[in-house]
Amino acid sequence: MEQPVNDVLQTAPLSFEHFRQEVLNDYRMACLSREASLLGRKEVLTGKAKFGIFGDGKEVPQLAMAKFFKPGDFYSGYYRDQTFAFATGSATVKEFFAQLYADPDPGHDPHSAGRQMNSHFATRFVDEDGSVLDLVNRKNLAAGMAPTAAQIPKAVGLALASKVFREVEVVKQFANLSRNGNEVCFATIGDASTSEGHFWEAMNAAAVQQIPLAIFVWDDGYGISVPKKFQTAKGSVSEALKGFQKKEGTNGIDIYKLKAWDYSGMCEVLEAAIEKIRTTHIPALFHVEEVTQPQGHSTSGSHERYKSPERLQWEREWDCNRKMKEWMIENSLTTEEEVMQLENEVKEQVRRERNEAWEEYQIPIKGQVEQVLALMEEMHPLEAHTDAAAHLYSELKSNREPNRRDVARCLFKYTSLAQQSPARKKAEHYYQELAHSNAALYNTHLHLEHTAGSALHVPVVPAQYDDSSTVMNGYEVLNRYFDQLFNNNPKVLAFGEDLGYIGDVNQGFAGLQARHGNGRIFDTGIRELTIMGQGIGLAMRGLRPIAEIQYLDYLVYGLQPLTDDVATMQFRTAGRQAAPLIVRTRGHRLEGIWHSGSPMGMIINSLRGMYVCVPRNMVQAAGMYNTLLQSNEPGLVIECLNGYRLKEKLPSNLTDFTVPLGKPEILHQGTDVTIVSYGSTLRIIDEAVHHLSLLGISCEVVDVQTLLPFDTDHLILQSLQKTNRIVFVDEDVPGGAAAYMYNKVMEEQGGYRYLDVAPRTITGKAHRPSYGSDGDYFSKPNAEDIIAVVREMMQE
Ligand SMILES: Cc1ncc(C[n+]2csc(CCOP(=O)(O)OP(=O)(O)O)c2C)c(N)n1
Ligand SMILES: [Mg+2]
Repeated sequence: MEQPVNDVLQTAPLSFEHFRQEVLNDYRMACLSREASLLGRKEVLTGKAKFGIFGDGKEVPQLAMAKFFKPGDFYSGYYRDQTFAFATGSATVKEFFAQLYADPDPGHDPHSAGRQMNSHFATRFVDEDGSVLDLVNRKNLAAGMAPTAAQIPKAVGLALASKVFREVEVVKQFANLSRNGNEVCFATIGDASTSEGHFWEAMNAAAVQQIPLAIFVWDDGYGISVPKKFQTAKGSVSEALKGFQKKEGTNGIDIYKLKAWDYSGMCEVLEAAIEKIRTTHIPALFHVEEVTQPQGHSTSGSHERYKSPERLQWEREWDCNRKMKEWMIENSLTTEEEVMQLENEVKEQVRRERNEAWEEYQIPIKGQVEQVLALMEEMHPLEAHTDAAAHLYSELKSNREPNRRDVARCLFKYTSLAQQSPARKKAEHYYQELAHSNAALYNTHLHLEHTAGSALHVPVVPAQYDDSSTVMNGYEVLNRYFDQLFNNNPKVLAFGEDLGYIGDVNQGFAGLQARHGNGRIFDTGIRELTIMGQGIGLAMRGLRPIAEIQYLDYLVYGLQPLTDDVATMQFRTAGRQAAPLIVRTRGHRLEGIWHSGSPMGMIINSLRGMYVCVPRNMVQAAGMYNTLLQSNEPGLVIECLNGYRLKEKLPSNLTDFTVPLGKPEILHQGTDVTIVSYGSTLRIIDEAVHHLSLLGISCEVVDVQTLLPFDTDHLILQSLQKTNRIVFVDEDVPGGAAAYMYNKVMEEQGGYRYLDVAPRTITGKAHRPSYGSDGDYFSKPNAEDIIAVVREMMQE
């Protein structure tokens, strides 16, 4: 976009001096950010930080983008965007260095409290209990992630929320969440990362839904070393996307090509283009070409290995900062002297902020070192250990850049070599203190611990039944439930494949779109990944989405955003951001290699940070939805596919009763053996228990109800203390969720102490279930398997 400067001057309603200052301020920011990149790399190379990845070469396009980013807007980008974070006032250079050093103090690195690799910025979306703040009057940067393109699915949701706020009457009342949907979500991605399916799925979802999404592709020609001819069809993402181009009377996206070194051209195009997105909700892609990467990809390697001398020379000449400076001078906006002075001031500022960040990071550690050295001096090592102890002492004393690990290690080892004495006691005590404070720094915020927003603190309200309670099919229970829920809670939305018009494949939402509107209950394309992304973005913007995955087996397609984004969100932002998304799916047992999988081990091990609910029937499911909706935390609810046509009694307090998470229920009392399970297997167990009772064996059946969390009051242990025999049953593969339950009860609850016979697991086979009734019977646990195992246990 080579635009003459006069175009900008004419469109800007500013005095020349005002305009000149604005441009100079931008250039100052470009230099500041460049200097941060240069010094940042040095910090890694000299060993003060582990790894660095920087935004050099991308400064000017980010300054242009930042100009049109307003309070109320959202950003979902990646590790190259420090300039944007600085320019929007969302991060300081000092914070940038604190994050580079992995400083765990949230006062120093408020974006991630040292938990994220560098240049992942996050503004505060929620308060301590996970309640959403006023997002309308602040600039909102959603925490990025290292996996390439992971930021894109949730950008779809952040943008979709604006459409919901503009079109759905009942949410217009929430003035802290939107101004009539006028917010734009700005997303950024590298050229090579557009090769990911995430990108293409998101572009299609945005094009179909018409949402205010502005995607910027920073095209520096490479993904680490692999050039774009191997990455992208025709070597150009905007060329490859041509079929998506919006035309008169079609949906689609607007596509713009920009040059990264052309400050004025980018400003001019973006001013109009972002305004168009804001008013029309037509998404746009900005293909920013001729971007450079002066220091190479990251501190892990050098780009001389894969870029030709000609390319390197071209990058030097077309460096965006250099080009901006030339343009300013050519157009008499500044002079060489003024620029030189500015550059010197900036260098000084970055050095100062870096030094302050390092000092502040080191102060508490140095304090610990002093304390530990003093404690070591007080202790007396056993005679045989004097050399080893002296070595530990000098190691710590001479460490010029100690970290917390060095302190804890030295103290632990030294103490173990010391004689018993009051000094050793004191040292042991201090070690415990450090362990505590380090746990608070590094191991917190997986959930909303100890706050009113925690799902574990939702008051328990039992389901109520009266004489007139009707008995109906499970799917009808859910249908009544969702109907009442949508009447009572305006923030709730539900969407997924076949969920809108026909009301989901099992009729839980049948007829509800007509009653509550297609802005709240709607169909999506077959795109599990961006269905999850939609849910994440909507939840971050203060709505309460129920995002449906049609069958449990297909959760795998949507698992990446759940494991990398939702499950880590509170943790990696140290509580600044949360996505209280509810994922609804159905699964376990139906005949077929798919539609009958139960990959629970995979799920619970990838979703620490979410709750995983496995209701045995639809009333329990409704109670779990209520619990999750009363909290500010995310959860997955897996309904039993074979439960929709089973008869259940309808509670009278359908949207008020709650099922507490982590609290098993005893479904059948017994004295000989405890059978632990959940979900649809409980019906198989029921059959087995009946037959075993004919054989004189009395079984106690425990429904764990939720796998995350798991039996927080150790109720299973109490059952085991009575029966002294235990078996864990589920439909997952051997070593899956049954092994998890086994581990919880044996190790965490200390169940091994009460065993009379070896504990057992009964699981599905290691392969996917075969098709048909016989395939199901011989692939999954069946009643006869359970009877045989329990009898064997009784005979031991
Ligand atoms: C899913 C995933 N695969 C691989 C990586 C390793 N990786 C990090 S950055 C990168 C290249 C990205 O290139 P591009 O999207 O062009 O962004 P750039 O760094 O050039 O700005 C790769 C392969 C990753 N972080 N995530
Ligand atoms: Mg690239």
